[in-house]
Amino acid sequence: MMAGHHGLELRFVASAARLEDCPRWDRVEAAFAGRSNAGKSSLLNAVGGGTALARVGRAPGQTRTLNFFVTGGALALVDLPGYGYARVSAVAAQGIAALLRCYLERRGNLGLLTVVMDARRPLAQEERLLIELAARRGIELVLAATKFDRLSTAERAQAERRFSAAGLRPVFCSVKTGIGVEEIRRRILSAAPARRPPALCSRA
Ligand SMILES: Nc1nc2c(ncn2[C@@H]2O[C@H](COP(=O)(O)OP(=O)(O)OP(=O)(O)O)[C@@H](O)[C@H]2O)c(=O)[nH]1
Ligand SMILES: [Mg+2]
Repeated sequence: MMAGHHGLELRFVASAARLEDCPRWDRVEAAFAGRSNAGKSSLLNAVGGGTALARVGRAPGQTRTLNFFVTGGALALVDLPGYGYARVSAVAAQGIAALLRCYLERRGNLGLLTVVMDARRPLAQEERLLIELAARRGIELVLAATKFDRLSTAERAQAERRFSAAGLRPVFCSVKTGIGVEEIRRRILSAAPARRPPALCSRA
């Protein structure tokens, strides 16, 4: 229950399978997006203080709905389904993709996006699109290159070069060693506005 002294006092409040089912509130939402199996749910749990609230998958495609967690403060964290997961039926995959797109494009509460990338993988087109979407909508962006514990020293240097060649400076992190987690928590807390501006409110 207690999440440690750096914890955000996270509490699960709702799952939504449709945009209409999302909570109606004034909280600014800091969402975690990225490829399926990248480590979004794991990172959300770690940033929240270590309690395993968001379900972590043994196989990709674990998170299929939008999952809302409130903090002890004015924020909400949102665990999003991943893209690129092919093992569900085509119909289910389309439904999940549409839900994700609706949330990212239309949700008025969305104030910060943490794009979670596997540090071992080259930047994918979807990740570029998420970065563009954040810029276009004026949403704060945090880039997290996770599973850093899985990289050798040479691979770490290579990953850093690869991202910086793309003009990106992600926070390298790992939920196994805890490296970078505090930095991501700090960025989320400092970048996310406490309340969404009324002018940007929408019903969706
Ligand atoms: N070694 C290592 N494994 C990790 C790390 N973060 C996540 N994992 C593992 O990666 C797998 C996927 O993690 P999830 O957090 O479920 O990934 P997700 O992005 O939420 O996946 P979906 O919900 O399917 O989109 C799990 O087996 C995790 O234990 C990390 O920092 N290091
Ligand atoms: Mg997940």
